[in-house]
Amino acid sequence: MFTVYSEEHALHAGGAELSAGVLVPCYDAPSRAEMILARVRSAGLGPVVAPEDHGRGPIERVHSPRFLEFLSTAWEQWQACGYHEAALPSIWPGRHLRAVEPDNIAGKLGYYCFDASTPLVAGSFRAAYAAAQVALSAAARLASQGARRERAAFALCRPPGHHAASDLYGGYCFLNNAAIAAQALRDVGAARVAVLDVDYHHGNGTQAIFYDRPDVLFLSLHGDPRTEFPFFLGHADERGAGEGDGYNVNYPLPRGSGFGAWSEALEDACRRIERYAPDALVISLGVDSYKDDPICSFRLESADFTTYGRRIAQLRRPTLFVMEGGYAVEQIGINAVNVLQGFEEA
Ligand code: Q9C
Ligand code: ZN
Repeated sequence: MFTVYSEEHALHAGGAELSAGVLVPCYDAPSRAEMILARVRSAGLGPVVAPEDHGRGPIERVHSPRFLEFLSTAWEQWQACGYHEAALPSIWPGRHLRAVEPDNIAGKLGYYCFDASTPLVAGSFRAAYAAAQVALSAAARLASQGARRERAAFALCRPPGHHAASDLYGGYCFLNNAAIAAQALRDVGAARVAVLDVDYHHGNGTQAIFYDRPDVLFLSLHGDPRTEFPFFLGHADERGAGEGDGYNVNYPLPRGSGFGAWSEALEDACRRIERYAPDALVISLGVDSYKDDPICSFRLESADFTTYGRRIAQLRRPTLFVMEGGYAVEQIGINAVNVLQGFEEA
C-alpha cells in the first residue's frame, strides 16, 4: 500500500496540555508519526511519498475562511500580546453566554477551540496544513486514472483531524484531514462517500461537517460520550438532519469494551456501508482502541487490528486510511500497520 507522509508534522510540537488540573506533556507528540513511519518501512508495506501541494482550495471546501484566517494568524496575535508559551484557551462561550467572535486573542481562542488539550505553537498551522495535503495527495491516488490509480492508500497524518469542525478545533485536531479528503473525492466524481471512524473518540468534527448531507455517510465506533471525551457529541440518537437524516450512525460503546462488542458494532457498520454502496471509503484510523493506550479504555489486542483490517477490505471499495489518534507510542506503528496489512491480505 502507498503511504503519504510529510516531515512537517514535527513543526507542531513542544506544547503541554491541561490534564486533571495540571499541564502534562502532549500525548500527541511527533514521535507518534515517526513510529508509524518506521513500522511502515520495516514491515515493507510499500512506497512512502511526500505530498503534493493542492493549495487552500480543497481545505476551504470544509473549513470557513474566517477560521482559516484565525488559525493561520493566531500565533502572531498571541505573540503580539507578549506571550511565549503555547496558546491555550481558558474561557469559552458556554451556555448563557453569547458566541460572538471577540477581537482579543484570549477570547478568540475560546471561540474557535473547544478544549484545553490542543496547544497552538508557531508551527501548528503549517503542520496541520501539511497533514491536510497528505490526505489530499493520498485521496488523489484513489481518484486518478490509469497506472497511478490505487485500490487503497495510507495518509500518515499528524496532527490528526476528526475532532475539527468547519470553524472549530480541539482534541489535538486543527484541520479535518478525513473530511477534506472525503469532500475532495466527492468533488472529483464520487457520488457517495462513506467515512468510517474507528478512533476511540467520537469524530465530532466529521459528524458536524456532514450532518445534513446524504452524500457522505458517517459512522463512528467510540467510547460513550456520557463518560468519554469529547463528551458533548456522539450519542446513538444523532442520526443526521434534514436531507442527511439517516446518514449519521453512532456506536457509543461502554468504557472497557473488548473486541467482542467492538467488532459487533463494526459488523453492523460494514453492513450499512454495503447497503449504501459508496464510490469511496475513508477510514478515520485511530488506534487508541488498543488495550494499553494511556488515555483510552477499550481492550483491543494488536492482532485484533489485523482482523478488522481484513473485514474492511471485504467491503471492496477504493479505501483511504487517514491516521487519527493512538497514544501507546511503542505499539502505535504495529497497530496501525496491522490494520493496513490485514486489509492487503484480504
Ligand atoms: N489528558 C484524538 O484521539 N483529551 N484525540 C485528553 C487526557 C483529549 C484525542 C485528556 C483527547 C483527544 C485524535
Ligand atoms: Zn482518539
